[in-house]
Amino acid sequence: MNNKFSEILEIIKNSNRILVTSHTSPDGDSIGSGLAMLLALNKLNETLKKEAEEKNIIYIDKTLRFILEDETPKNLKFLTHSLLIEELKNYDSKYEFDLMICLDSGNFDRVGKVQQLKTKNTKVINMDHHISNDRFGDYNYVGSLSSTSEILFDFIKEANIELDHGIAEALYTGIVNDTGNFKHSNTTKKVFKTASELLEYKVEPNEIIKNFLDTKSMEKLKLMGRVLSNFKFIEDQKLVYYYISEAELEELKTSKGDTSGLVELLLSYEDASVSLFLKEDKGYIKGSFRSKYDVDVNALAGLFGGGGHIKAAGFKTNKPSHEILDIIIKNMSLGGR
Ligand SMILES: [Mn+2]
Repeated sequence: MNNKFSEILEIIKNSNRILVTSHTSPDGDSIGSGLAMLLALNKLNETLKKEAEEKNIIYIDKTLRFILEDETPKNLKFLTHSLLIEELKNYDSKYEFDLMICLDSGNFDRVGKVQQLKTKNTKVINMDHHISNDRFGDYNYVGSLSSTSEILFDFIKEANIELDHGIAEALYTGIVNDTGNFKHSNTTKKVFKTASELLEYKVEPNEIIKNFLDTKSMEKLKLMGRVLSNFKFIEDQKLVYYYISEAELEELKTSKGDTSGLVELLLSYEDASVSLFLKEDKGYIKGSFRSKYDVDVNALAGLFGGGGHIKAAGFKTNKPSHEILDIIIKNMSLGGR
C-alpha cells in the first residue's frame, strides 16, 4: 500500500538531516526528480523557518543534501542548480541522516554505494514509478505515472510548495527523459497538462532538448555508428540486440552513460518487436530492454532479477551474454509475446 503524500510530508517536516538520492548511472528522471525534491525541500525549510519566527519559536534549519554514487552526466549539467548535486566520492562528512529519500529506484540496491549513508536511525522514503518496485522503504509511494518527476510534481503541488523555474526545469527534463520527449506510450493527457503547467515557469523546451538530447560527444556518435552497423536480429522472436564488451567500450573511448538511448535506437528497426542492449560492466552484464508491441519486458528482465516497466526494463546478471540470449529466446517462444 502507498503512504499518502500528507504522511510523507509529515515525516519530512519532522526530519532535520535529509538525504535525497537516486539510482546509479543517473538519467534525466533521477536527476530531475532529485533536484526538484532538493529545491522544494529547501523552499519548505524557508517557509517553516518563517512560520517559527512569526511564532517566536526557535527553528533549526534542515540539512538537505542530494548525493548520487555517480557523477552528473555532461548533458544534464545545463540544469540551473546542477552544482548542488554531489558525487558520493567527494562526500566526507560524518552526518547521520535521519531521513533518506530514494527516488526513481525500484529497489534499494539501485542507489548503489549511497546505501552506506543509511544508519539504523535513518528512515527511508521510497518514491518511484517502476511496477517492479519492491517497496523497500519505511514509507512508500509507487505510482504508475510516466516518471518519478511527474510524481514529484503532484507531491510538490499537494505539499503547497510553490513551483519556480529551477524546480520546473528539473521536472520537465525528467518527464522528457522518461517519455522519450513525449513519444512513448506513457505520454498521457495528464503528462501534457503537467508539462504545460511547467512552461508557466519559463521553461524553454527547445533549450532543454538542445542541451539534454541533442548534444552528443564524438565518442557517443561513433558508438551509435558502431551499434547501428553491427546489430543482430533474430527473426523468429523479432528481437534486435547488441552486445558490447568492456574492450570495445574502451576502444571507442566511451564514458559512462554513452550507452544510454542505444536500446531505443535499436527498437526503431522496422521489423523489431523487442530490443535488447547488453553491456559488459565489471564482471557483470547489464541488460536494457524496450518493447514496441505487447511483449512484457518487465517479465523478461525479471528472469534475471531485474524489472522496470512493461515496455522498458533492465537487469544486471553474472551470466555470459550467450546464456542470457538463450534464456530470453526460450522464454519469448514460450508465449512471452
Ligand atoms: Mn524514471
